[in-house]
Amino acid sequence: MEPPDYNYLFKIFILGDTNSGKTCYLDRLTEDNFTHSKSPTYHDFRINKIIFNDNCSIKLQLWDGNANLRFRTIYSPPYRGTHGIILTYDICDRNSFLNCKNWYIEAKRYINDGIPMIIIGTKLDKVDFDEKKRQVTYDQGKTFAQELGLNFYEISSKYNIGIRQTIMDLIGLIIEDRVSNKNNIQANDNNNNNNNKPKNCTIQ
Ligand SMILES: Nc1nc2c(ncn2[C@@H]2O[C@H](COP(=O)(O)OP(=O)(O)OP(=O)(O)O)[C@@H](O)[C@H]2O)c(=O)[nH]1
Ligand SMILES: [Mg+2]
Repeated sequence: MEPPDYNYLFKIFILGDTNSGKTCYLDRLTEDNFTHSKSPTYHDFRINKIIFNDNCSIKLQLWDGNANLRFRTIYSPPYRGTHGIILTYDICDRNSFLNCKNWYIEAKRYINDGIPMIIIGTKLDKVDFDEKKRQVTYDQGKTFAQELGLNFYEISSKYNIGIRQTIMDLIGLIIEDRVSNKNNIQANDNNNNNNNKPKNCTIQ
């Protein structure tokens, strides 16, 4: 059997209110594009390969967690085996920020305790020229994330601000988590027996 052409396979969920920019984030990350008019996602996942620390090949299974209540009554997200979570809110929509706590609670309820998580405030470009559009300050987002012990970022999928940093930091946290072996997340590791793992697959 051919050995896998990657060092790690990570399953990552992106969660947050409808309209918080989850699909646009994934579009930018996986296809490097942005489209303004989007319909609500039913459920979706994508595969993406990314190089971490120069020569560590990571295969990402990115799940676009649907937020629409209509869909959620007939479809429960396949959280099993998740390695990392991205919580999102729209910095121009205070309700989506307030609801972020509920998404955090949902993640904690269904996903292994201690799984690496980050929080992103989206649509940073919208406040570039008009700060009045902002409904959540940077400090509010940061404080909220700190209270939960999570990394915090403000990003723009439209202008490609912060996208790469967020995913790289999350991958770093997941690898760190594996190294410290806090979570039993070996199930999706297709590389358990690979002795040729590049040394850059470790955190430096
Ligand atoms: N200006 C700006 N608009 C954005 C950005 N990201 C998303 N949007 C807009 O916000 C709307 C919702 O974005 P989506 O990515 O579809 O939101 P979602 O979280 O996937 O929504 P659901 O699929 O319903 O859960 C769309 O009209 C996007 O064009 C951004 O970085 N900047
Ligand atoms: Mg969507």
